[in-house]
Amino acid sequence: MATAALTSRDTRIEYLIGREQRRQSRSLSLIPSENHVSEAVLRATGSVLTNKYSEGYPGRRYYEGQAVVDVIERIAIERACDLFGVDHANVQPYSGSPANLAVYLAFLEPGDTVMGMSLEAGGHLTHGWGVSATGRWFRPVRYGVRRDTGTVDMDEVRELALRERPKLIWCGGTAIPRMIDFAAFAEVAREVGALLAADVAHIAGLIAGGAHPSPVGHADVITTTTHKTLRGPRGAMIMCDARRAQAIDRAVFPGLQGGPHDHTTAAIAVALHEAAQPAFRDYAHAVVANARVLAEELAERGFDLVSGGTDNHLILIDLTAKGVTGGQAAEALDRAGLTCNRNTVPFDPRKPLDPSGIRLGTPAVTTRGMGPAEMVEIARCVDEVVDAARRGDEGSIERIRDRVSELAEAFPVPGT
Ligand code: DSN
Repeated sequence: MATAALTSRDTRIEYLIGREQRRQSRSLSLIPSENHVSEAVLRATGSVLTNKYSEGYPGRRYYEGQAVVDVIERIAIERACDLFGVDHANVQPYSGSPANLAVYLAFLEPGDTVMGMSLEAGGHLTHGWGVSATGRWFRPVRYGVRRDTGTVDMDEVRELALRERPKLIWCGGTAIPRMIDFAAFAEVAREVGALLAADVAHIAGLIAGGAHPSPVGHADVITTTTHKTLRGPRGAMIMCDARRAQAIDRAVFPGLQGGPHDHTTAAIAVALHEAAQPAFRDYAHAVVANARVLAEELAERGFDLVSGGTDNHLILIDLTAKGVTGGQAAEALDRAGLTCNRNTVPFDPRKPLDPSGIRLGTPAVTTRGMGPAEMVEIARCVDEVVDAARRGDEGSIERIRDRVSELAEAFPVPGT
């Protein structure tokens, strides 16, 4: 019905949504931060809740008509607390960056020192990178990874923290293929009297499904988006213990945001319910198992994987030895229906718009039901496309596109 109404009012946008739906169905998303939500999450996201204003929190709103919205937000909070085992969850942040900004607003003053992983090593813009407000309004210091292992060196993290005395330390990021040692970060934070914030946006679904250790009990604050491995709508949450709940809530509203997106809150509640089911545990473990197979197959084909492999859903590849740039490879892979993103690699001599690497991930293809056999075929296709890109062989890329479409259409996207 919603589609029919849209068709009668705006055929252009209806056509474009249909086109995007076909693009998603006929290609494979290997972008590690993307996923395919369930029909239930889609339905909540596209519901009449988008019409409502609800500034404030359940029971303390500045607008009337909250009988339903209050219940929905309370359910979302309760489900987040149960799933992750935390005292408090704020489910209102519009997305990951605003969630992280709220942590600064809650606990720091402008000019305070913040320590995070550098962007080119796998961190996030909001962990103090220079072009972000967080790098301009605070004093950032950065840790990276070791050149020889491609992994974080906790001795280096400790030395930097002791020297720079940050008030806030971030762990987590956007291109980290290995497990995060939350306990080790907590020890460093305690030693220097810093607050530890874990940004688990990429791995929240793996944590929920028991496929990655949890930061709960180690980090003082946990931020996450809800649309990556957690497989919910585009949104975010901040979790903490009872002592920090008020500071976080005040930072989100009225500190940074106005009215929450109630349709998103409802869809987050749905996604959290789904993530609490036994099938989601299987999903989370399958994401990791698939990533491992994909990584092994790529390594066998001579791809240089940062850190040598993966422990989670994500693979970071340095393409220097393959004779193509990240931009060339990502564009060729997209033409073949394998959507990924160009990515810097640690110590990258190239610029972010055409870096040395690409980033691959298995959350979306695993949601479509793919397993190890499909990962082998994907690795084969990636290898052939990268080789064809190096040779400038568009004909081969087109032929691989047909194989990818056939594979993709055998594993439908939920809700299509
Ligand atoms: N865009 C996110 C990602 O792809 O990891 C980071 O903000």
